[in-house]
Amino acid sequence: EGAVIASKFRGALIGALLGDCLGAPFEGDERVSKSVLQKYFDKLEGPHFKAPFKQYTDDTAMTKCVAESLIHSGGFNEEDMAKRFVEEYYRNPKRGYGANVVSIFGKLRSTDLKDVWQPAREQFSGRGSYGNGGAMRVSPIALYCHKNYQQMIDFCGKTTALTHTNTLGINGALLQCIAVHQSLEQSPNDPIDEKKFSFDLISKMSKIEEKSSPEVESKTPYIDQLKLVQKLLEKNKGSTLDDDEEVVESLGNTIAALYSVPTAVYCFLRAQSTIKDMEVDNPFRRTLQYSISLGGDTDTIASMAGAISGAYHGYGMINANVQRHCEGVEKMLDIANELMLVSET
Ligand code: F2R
Ligand code: MG
Ligand code: MG
Ligand code: MG
Repeated sequence: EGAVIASKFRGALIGALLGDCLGAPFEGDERVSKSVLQKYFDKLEGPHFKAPFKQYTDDTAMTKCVAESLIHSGGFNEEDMAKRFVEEYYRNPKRGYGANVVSIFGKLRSTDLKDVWQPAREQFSGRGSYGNGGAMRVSPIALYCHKNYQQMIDFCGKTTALTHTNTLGINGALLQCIAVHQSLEQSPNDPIDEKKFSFDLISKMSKIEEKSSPEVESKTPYIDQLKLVQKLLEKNKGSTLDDDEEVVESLGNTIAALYSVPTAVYCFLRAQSTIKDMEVDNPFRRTLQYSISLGGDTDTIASMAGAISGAYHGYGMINANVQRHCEGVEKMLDIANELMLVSET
């Protein structure tokens, strides 16, 4: 049992890292050809060849900050977490951060972290960011708090609010965290029941959405998206004609949390069975390959889907050759081990 959970911790974090590193070269492309991706993954999984690392971006940089802050603070500490975000950004600002989030780092630094919550509240004329930058970094919270759901919700909300205060930004991070948590809880030997997995997400998100009022037409935007996830799964499962167009049109592939986190959940669930034009037996690889094929915010959607998938299947499902091409794998494995040691298991 300890070995299984250790493998799931590594799987979640390496899944997040690989999705980011492998998806980043395609970020912003409209759609990515499935045959191009098939060759891309085949080559990386094949016999080792020397090449510069595929570099990780802001998604992984901030995920590492979250993990290290939880480890070193023994829980959530807002000053420590904010300080790590700021220091990491100024150490390596060219990691493809969101266009507006960097102004928060500037304010936090120039005020010497006087009020760590204030700069995020000021974003977008006080509406706060609804970007997926909160959601992209939360997998370590699901791991650290995996025995304490309420604490996970609390830590996730606070970690997100350091940069994203819009309800859609926060609830997207909560959905991603809950999805990783659900994957962690499920034995890798029990096949995923897509219906049950998505119903469980809907029931947990209803508790969250009933307490918040987003500035959008629907009072339950994430539940609406999750119902679409169910509808699309039903339609596309086992089908020889995947309707990727409709997936992108309805679920989205953008940097907005509402139009990327449910998409990542869909990619994970969809990749539990075969997908047209993807000759891939391994469901973890299929998750990443499918996520990237949808285009748009490829690094972030693949990173989120990779974390959910890795947390379910475990590290053993992740090809070793691919890992050798990605920056920061060794360090991330150390972090997974440290998180294991400090979290109640
Ligand atoms: N920044 C990127 N990618 C740059 C785009 C690449 C480009 N397509 C290319 O190929 O060159 N990636 C990274 O950013 C995303 C996470 O962003 P985060 O941390 O949420 O940042 P921010 O600045 O808070 O929000 C992002 C944008 O969303 C819009 N937005 C958010 N809230 C808004 C609001 N209330 N009103 C209006 N707009 C809002 C703004 O355009 C923000 O700039 C990830 O993809 C990561 O990989
Ligand atoms: Mg990125
Ligand atoms: Mg405190
Ligand atoms: Mg991105």
